[in-house]
Amino acid sequence: MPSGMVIKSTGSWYMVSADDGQVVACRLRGRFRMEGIRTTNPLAVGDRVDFEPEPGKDTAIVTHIHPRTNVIIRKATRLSSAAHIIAANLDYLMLIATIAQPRTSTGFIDRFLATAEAYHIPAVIIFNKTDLIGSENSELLYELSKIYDSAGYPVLKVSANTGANLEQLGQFLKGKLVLFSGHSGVGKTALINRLIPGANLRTGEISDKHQKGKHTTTFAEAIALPEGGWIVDTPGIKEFGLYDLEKETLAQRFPEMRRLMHQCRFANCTHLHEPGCAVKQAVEDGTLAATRYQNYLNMMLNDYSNDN
Ligand SMILES: Nc1nc2c(ncn2[C@@H]2O[C@H](COP(=O)(O)OP(=O)(O)O)[C@@H](O)[C@H]2O)c(=O)[nH]1
Ligand SMILES: [Mg+2]
Ligand SMILES: [Zn+2]
Repeated sequence: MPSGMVIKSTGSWYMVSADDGQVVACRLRGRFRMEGIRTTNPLAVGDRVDFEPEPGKDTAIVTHIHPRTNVIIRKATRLSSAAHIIAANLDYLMLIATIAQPRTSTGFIDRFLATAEAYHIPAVIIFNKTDLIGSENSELLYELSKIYDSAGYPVLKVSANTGANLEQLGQFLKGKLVLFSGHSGVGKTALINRLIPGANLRTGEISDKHQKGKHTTTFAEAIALPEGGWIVDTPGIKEFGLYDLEKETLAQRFPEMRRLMHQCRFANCTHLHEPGCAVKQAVEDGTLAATRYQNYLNMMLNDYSNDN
């Protein structure tokens, strides 16, 4: 039985990149029930499937969906409890960020990283547009790199314009399935075009903005890297949701806090106001980044939204 990976879904058809390299249009027969979550789509980009070619046609029927290692989801609609699966089986969630034009806030970065932790998917930060960084911003970039590196996240600094460090990024992506996320305008499309000659995606599109909150007719799509591996581009999906973030477990979504919290005096320490808090102590000592802790506080004390 041939198998492959779903690279795109368009309504009831799924484009599957077969292990022999061909792309086959597949359909589902009957009903498939996956896991416990109620979803609006049975199959998503990144799903591994077995399929059976239809006699006399160049299409095929999906016969088996392999168990997923992870999924990222968002609510299908504001009011519904059902989820829409954006992608499955990701090796990395990659945040494309910029120091200038526009500047990505640390609040946004930290929410993204916490969400990735909740999904149990390794996160990577890519600072793009390094060609625009002047002397005053280079210090900021250095500080941020240090903060996230010591929290345990790989940080890459690249420029889609000059090509700086794109080879390093290419090596990182080789053979992997990754999702590119980040604000509109940070250069996701420009990076994909540089990494995948021939992708020819249009940069500077504002379609993301128009799609905002519209829940959505655009689908995620995996684009093949020339040396193996896939980038999932998510046009029209502004950011994936914060579906899995709960305040009770939020501190665990900050790896450097997670490493310290067993030293807090109280086992149920929230790291907000308790005496003998190892997290607060580390902030005072300068061993835990103040911005990371401040963003934790903001997330604990405010109702966070996807916007920023
Ligand atoms: N100076 C500079 N501009 C860039 C770089 N990468 C992207 N841009 C520009 O930033 C704008 C937005 O890029 P785009 O790829 O459409 O961003 P997206 O919304 O994240 O897909 C475009 O005008 C790009 O030409 C970069 O590395 N340096
Ligand atoms: Mg784009
Ligand atoms: Zn504490």
